[in-house]
Amino acid sequence: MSDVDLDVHHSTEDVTEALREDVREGLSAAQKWLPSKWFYDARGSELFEQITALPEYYPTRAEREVLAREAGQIAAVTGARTLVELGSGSSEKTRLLLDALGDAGALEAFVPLDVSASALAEAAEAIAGDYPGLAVHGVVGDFTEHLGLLPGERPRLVVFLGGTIGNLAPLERAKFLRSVRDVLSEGEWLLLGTDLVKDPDTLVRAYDDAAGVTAAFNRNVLHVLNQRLGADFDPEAFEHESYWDSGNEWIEMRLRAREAATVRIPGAGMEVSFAAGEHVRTEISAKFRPEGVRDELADAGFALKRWWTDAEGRFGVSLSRA
Ligand code: AVJ
Repeated sequence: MSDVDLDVHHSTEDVTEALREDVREGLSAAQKWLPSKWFYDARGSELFEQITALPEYYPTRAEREVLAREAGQIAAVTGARTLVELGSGSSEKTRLLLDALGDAGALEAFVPLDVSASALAEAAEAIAGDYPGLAVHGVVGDFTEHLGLLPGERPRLVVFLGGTIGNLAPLERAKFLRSVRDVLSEGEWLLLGTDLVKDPDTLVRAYDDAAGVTAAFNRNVLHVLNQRLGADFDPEAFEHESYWDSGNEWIEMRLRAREAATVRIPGAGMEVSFAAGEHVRTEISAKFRPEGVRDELADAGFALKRWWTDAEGRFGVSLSRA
């Protein structure tokens, strides 16, 4: 047996209760919205993996380029004994860090945390199998709630990759960065991936691919509501949309009702009406400027030590010290 254990910080009932509350709040608002974390059931996580390989979706490749180039430097600067990965998903890019930290000689443990139990268990098993001697301690949970529970010898390096921080609204983002800072001791580390502001065309296409994988990923949130709350959405009755909000500098994914419709959501005790053409916002994905990243980190109590981008300047990776 490999050296893996899993902590589950919420039961199926807790998850359904959290979804119910989000649905009640978001779908009764004048401007309907749903939090993007509900994309990630087993099928949603699988669709996201497919997105990362699409020609239009550059962030994964751009970030991988930076990590491949700088992993040795990250290991040397941090000397981390524990690698904590928030929103770990498949942990594919993390291997570049595990290899470099392993070579540097101090690494003992890997602590992946993800809301998707299926994606987490699979990733934790795969990593434990490929890194004998590494203690793998998976945590199923929400990185905005379960940070107080992170195990591991210090110094720890917390990594939050993929630009997922951009899925949080600005106030949530500030709160989240502060909570990461609060669980770390002085001298521990944060490695953060942030997608950068660029021409709107490239951004919009990254979230509206020709093959329609992102559209299926977007509609998957309606399948999740059907499954978990017994709702009767017809996902195909909603059109996928990728919209660049230039004022907020974020991409919004939306689902737009093609026709007027009323949907029953028994598990949330509600019925929701959509006017023809009305949309639900299902995700924001903020794009950053380097000075903005530095300021947000500083506000949370982190000192930026390194800043890298891919050769084309599309994606930024920052290394900061608590
Ligand atoms: C979760 C941040 C990696 O916002 O780019 C991909 C999710 N949504 N395509 C992003 C996503 C649509 C993605 N991250």
